[in-house]
Amino acid sequence: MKLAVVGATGLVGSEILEVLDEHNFPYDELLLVASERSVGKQIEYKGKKFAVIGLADAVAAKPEIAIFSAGGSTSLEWAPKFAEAGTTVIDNSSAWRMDPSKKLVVPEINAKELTKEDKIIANPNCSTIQMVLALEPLRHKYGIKRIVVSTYQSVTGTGKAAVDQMMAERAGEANPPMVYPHKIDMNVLPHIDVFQPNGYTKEEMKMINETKKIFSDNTIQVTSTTVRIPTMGGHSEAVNVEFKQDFDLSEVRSLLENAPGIVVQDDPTNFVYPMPITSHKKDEVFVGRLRRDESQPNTLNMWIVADNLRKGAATNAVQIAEYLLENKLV
Ligand code: A2P
Ligand code: 11C
Repeated sequence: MKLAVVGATGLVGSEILEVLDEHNFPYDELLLVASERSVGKQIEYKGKKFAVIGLADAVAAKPEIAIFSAGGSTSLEWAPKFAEAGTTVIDNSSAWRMDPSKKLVVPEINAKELTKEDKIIANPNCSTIQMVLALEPLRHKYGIKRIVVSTYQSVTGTGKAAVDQMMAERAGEANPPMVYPHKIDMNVLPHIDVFQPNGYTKEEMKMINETKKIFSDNTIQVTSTTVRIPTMGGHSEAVNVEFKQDFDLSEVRSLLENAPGIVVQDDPTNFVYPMPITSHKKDEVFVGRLRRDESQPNTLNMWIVADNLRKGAATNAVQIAEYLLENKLV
């Protein structure tokens, strides 16, 4: 079993390597792939030195699985070449997510739809993954009518360069490298990804469209405001969800407590609730502040936090790869 990690030098790429190690992922050979700028560079991993290779060499090596996290344009160009060579690509970018011929997978929700024929599998956007995972057990029980979500997203979602901007500002450097159009430290930007003609950002539209696709339900109404905050540990989300049926709050809690991949942290009197600082480097999605919306029937307020580089990206992708192996789909 040969595994390639494409974008191995990036933030998500290095998180993928950590998760593979923690999960004892069973590969025989590991290929670390990045841009031509990094070819030949040595990466030390699990006590061994790996030389970074380029995409053409990686395709020629015909790995069984390639986990991509190298941006949309790299995926658009290279994922089909890997697929052609027989590799199953798990792609972290937005390139293939809304392609009707590609599956958009959160393993706990819809991995069972995967077959051997799926050669390019899309990993959803980080802010979508943590929200749909937390909503899934409740959707099954009560049905979802409408979701209103506001996010508080980590700078790690933008990549290394954004972390550098925040840290340079924090260190008081005279000319920090600007990735965002404004300062990010000591600030909040109601702006993630590019603005669309309808006034929403691309991140907001991803949350709306990807949620419907993952739940295979175009009738669910979703509206979203996505916001960048100067934190690093993970993304937080305030979610207001209107169900089709009424719910019992203690039953909501127990459905969440018994769902795979979810940890309930909800003891406000003792100041226990999910936070990015406590979610950092964890694979799970944390849920708290569970309370009834008293302004309208059948509606719940919840607070959802996860490490966006983990379940929002690396962990979800590695879990898809694990599912493929366990079910002999590669
Ligand atoms: P490189 O380090 O060689 O630029 P991040 O989102 O943290 O900035 O990481 C992006 C990742 O995607 C890096 O590993 C980067 O490699 C990789 N990457 C970017 N552009 C390409 C490309 N054209 N071909 C292959 N890998 C790329
Ligand atoms: C962010 N959600 O936090 C973005 C990063 O479509 O995979 C991931 C972008 C994507 O900025």
